[in-house]
Amino acid sequence: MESKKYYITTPIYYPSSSFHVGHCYCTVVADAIARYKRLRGYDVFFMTGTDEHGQKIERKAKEASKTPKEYVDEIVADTKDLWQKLGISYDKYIRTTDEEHKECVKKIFKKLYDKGDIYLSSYEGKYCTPCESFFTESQLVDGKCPDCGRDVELVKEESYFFRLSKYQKRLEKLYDENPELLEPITRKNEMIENFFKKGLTDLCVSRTSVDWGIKVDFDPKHTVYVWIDALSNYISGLGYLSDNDELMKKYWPADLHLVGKEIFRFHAIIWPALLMALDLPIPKKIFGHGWLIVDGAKISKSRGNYKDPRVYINETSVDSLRYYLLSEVNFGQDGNFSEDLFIEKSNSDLANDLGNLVSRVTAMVEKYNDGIIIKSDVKESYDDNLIDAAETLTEKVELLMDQLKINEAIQKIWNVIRKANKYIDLSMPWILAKQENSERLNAVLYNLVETIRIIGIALRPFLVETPSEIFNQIGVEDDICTWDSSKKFGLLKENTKVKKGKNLFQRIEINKEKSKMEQDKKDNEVVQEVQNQYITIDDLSKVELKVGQVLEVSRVENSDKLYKLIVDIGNEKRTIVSGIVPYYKEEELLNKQIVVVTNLKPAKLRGIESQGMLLAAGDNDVVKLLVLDNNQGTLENGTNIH
Ligand code: ME8
Repeated sequence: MESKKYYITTPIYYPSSSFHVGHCYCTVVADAIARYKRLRGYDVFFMTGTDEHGQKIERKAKEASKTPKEYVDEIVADTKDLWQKLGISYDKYIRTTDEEHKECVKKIFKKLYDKGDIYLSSYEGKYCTPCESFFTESQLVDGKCPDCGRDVELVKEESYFFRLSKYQKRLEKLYDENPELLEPITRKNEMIENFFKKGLTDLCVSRTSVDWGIKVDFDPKHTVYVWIDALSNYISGLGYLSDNDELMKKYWPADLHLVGKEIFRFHAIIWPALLMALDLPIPKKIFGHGWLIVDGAKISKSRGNYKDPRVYINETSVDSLRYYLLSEVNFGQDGNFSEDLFIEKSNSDLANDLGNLVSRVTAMVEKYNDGIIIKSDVKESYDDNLIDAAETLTEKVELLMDQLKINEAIQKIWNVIRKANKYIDLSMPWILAKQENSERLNAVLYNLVETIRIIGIALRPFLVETPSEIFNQIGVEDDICTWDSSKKFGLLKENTKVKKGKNLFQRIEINKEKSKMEQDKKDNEVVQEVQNQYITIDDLSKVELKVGQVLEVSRVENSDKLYKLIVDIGNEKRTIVSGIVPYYKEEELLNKQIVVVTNLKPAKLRGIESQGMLLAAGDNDVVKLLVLDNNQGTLENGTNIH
């Protein structure tokens, strides 16, 4: 039977006063996965923390005229504040300065020494202090650190070594037998080519020239190398080798170590080798994610391209930032962070798509039904399209989340949000209200609120404030906000009281100057496009053409040219506004099978949303619709046209 526990970790961060959205990225992703697993019924242990020892911190504290402990204490308090503002639901925050952790590392070091896997020798080689990494001459790039490109220092001192070379064969076997251990595969292959295949050498695991760290208890002039100290957090945090190792028994091995790409190597080689030496099971998965990039460069204080993430949260909301981080980056690859795109997405996806859906629907239930939900059986054929999409939503999210395809899982939710918005336009509740067609109106409002309930549940792993605000506004109780309850459409109870609340998201005004510049840029792009005379077969295949049948025709008020048509395109009915009044009488159009462009972005004409376009030929005086020649039998509405 599958184990129901789930142990997930982020890297432990170097204490830094310049935490940026890049740092938040991994923690927010880990948090979304942890929340998702909890909702699925797993007993989750989610750990994050800080990596507080080493030469880098020692030097920074000195520059700030503080003791290392004073220096890290202040930063840790600030980091915890940041995680709280981001809604990070960690179960444990580990600090490598915690007594339990220090004790554990000492015991690990002794155990490996007693076993003969750690031995005393001397080190002479290059060290990168910002990365806290040793390098051989052949690993350097132009004499500089291959990871960060900075200068390396010559280190020559007595050191203890870990017999990493001894584990080369076992590691190779491990990788071969567990193809899902290291992901993404490209990162794994890169690591194997660039490091593993070159042959592993024993690793220097102590320093005598560094004081700020954990002392080797049987030889205290040595300080444990910061990476051995840091990696051990994943088991020290569970009480390994302590009097109370209940958590270790329950949660080890880790189900997922989430790490950035530049530290993947430490986790993919050194960490499994250490665990083998300790006779402990290997984690189930180590995933190396990409970086957030600004203008092509990694975000960092030295480049000056970072802001405190709390600035973004204050200007928008915690969910806007979380949404951007989770939806914009293709998980595993580098992703761009742009302030403009951040605002644009917050306005379009959150304020427009999601926020408007909830406010329109709750306002209509209040206006037409005094806020009361009433069940009704009156159906239209297109209802099933929405109901199926809602009912199968979390199943689709699960499939993608289980493969860590986070951004794709979010896309599925937005597909349903957009479908629900379209459903409002199709069903036109305001017309039903005018016609006093209350049976159909009740059915439409029920379908919409029930879809919103399911959307709210699907959002729970990703957003932290919005789902409960949605549940409040649509008046649903906890029992039907659970993950499992998202699988059934129709659980929303009769007489539920809906109460429109504040808008879920505020639109943010991008400053006018900036948007003008952007418009100029867009205009230029349009000119470029027009100048480009040819399209490729790929361009052509983007156009979706279908057989449609005209079901209703009416004139658009105050317009000499426009008809409003209701067109059946198979699985749904579309409203299309078309300027063919001068060329066709209403009765000439009724029931005609015509050619419809079905994936054209909807546009508003005289306040009516036109959800497609009819194909027609002709110049200004004569226009002929492209109609199907039905002499040889008819085609079904919705048939694709190639
Ligand atoms: O490496 N985009 O700590 P750290 C995405 N203490 N992720 C980024 C990023 C960016 N722009 N900048 C940093 C350490 N990160 C060690 C870890 S674990 C046993 C010890 C990520 O504070 C980075 O990839 O330098 C890494 O995973 C994490 O922040 C911590 O980096």
